[in-house]
Amino acid sequence: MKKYVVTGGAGFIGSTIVRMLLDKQAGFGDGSVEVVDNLLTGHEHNLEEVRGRGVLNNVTLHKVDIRDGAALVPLLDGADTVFHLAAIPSVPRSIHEPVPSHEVNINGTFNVLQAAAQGKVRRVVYAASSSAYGDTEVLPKTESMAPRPKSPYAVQKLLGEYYASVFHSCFGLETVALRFFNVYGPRQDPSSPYSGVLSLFMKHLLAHTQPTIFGDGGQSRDFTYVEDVAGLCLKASRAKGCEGKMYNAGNGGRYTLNQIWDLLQKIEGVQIAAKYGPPRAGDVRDSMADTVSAATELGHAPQFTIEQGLKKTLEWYRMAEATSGV
Ligand code: UD2
Repeated sequence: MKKYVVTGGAGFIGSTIVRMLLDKQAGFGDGSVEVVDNLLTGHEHNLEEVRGRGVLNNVTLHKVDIRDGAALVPLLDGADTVFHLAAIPSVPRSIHEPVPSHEVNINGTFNVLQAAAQGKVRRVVYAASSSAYGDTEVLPKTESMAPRPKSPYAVQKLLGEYYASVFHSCFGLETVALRFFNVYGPRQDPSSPYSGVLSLFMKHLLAHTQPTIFGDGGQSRDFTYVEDVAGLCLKASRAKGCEGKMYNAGNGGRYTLNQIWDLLQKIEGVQIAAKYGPPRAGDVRDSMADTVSAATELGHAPQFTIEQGLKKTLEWYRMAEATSGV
């Protein structure tokens, strides 16, 4: 039986990957899934749905911090694929708390790659970040553009890509880095000021309270639905010819924050004016992925329009609020 490891598997993206790995219809369901998560930003309840499907025996949660390299070694040993999503996300958090952010995102990533190489793992799929591009002169952002990180978080995620590539060229470990573009969807935790903007927008929309938009709201993002990104991670775990490379994991569109807040109000049939605050340090102005390489080399084919993704996400928050007060 194959072994799959998902670091950060109790997070909202990681837990979506876990579910897909158990899905025979998705061409998986052929192995055990080891989740490595310290539950700093992830939650055990994100794995509840997996348990509900009666496949509990195939999923094990290991409460391990990726800063603990020695603990990773037996967990990753002999795995078919390691999906490495564990990280301390957030641009502003990396500015306010640079030390833990550095230690987890850089040292922790090194530990994962090291343990994977040592344990003869077949492939590591690494969650990189679109923040590595910084402010580019043209859109969409293509993989060949020179990186221009603007924040510690962006530097850390970029360094992880470099390490992944070098572990391939120097140690023969198959690695694929995917630059995630503002992923959103069910189970994204809205409880922290560092939470992703769409989870915060959803929370305010349902509570009928005003969200705060940092800056003029004209900044744009390529918001990508979580299932599309998770699906691409699975494709990247099996594609040929992508070893040691980096790909954009985006949707190929972009919306400003003002447009998204307008759209959400329309979907919900309410009118709530946003508050505006000062722009955030390290913030990128515009973001949009060129998806050609991911489509041609990995088979990336996003299924969800922004309207579909927002509606599904909103319904999930409504249901979660009704059942557990998320
Ligand atoms: C960056 C990366 C993203 C991912 C993420 C992980 C870019 C373009 N994207 O996302 O790919 O790696 O980091 O954390 O670098 N905002 C508000 N009000 C709020 C919260 C946020 O206006 O209450 C703004 C924020 O200033 C930014 C936008 O919303 O302009 C998106 O912020 P975010 O924290 O959701 O994600 P971002 O773009 O930093």
